Amino acid sequence: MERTLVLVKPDGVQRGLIGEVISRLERRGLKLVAAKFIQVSQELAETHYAIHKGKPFYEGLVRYITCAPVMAMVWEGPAAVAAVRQTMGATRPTEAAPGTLRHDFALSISRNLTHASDSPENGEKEVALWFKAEELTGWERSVDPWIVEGN
Ligand code: FUP
Repeated sequence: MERTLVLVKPDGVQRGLIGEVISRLERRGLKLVAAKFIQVSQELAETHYAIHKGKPFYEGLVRYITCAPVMAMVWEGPAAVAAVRQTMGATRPTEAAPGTLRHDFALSISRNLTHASDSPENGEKEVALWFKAEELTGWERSVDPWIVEGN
């Protein structure tokens, strides 16, 4: 089953939107397998955003993710990466579809509430970067046959 890293970034935490994010992902049918509320270190921020190093917004991005705690989570489901990104909406909130989190709660690309892995490969990498293997909880969810099973 596919896994994706989801972060409620400092703006989402400060604005009291952790519950809103979790609620929408739960309601969608995705399964939570790990969560921790942490202050992100400079080192973790730089590793997480290494791909953007050198871009004009990189320094601000690292400052933003380290300026207050974040809620880091791993969510699982079929096509979890695509499903979560759809629920988040486009990276630029003014381009996010109505009904998505970023449409409903954000205006600025540099305060866009959440992070979600952008491919299954990056999902695996980011989950391994943010969580130790023992922090991932494998569990059976009794409602799964009504959400993810085939016919
Ligand atoms: P996403 O895959 O949605 O996280 O988006 P990107 O990897 O393109 O960008 C990562 C983060 O950089 C986004 F959350 C917002 C930020 N960003 C800016 O602040 N300015 C830009 O011009 C592009 C991205």
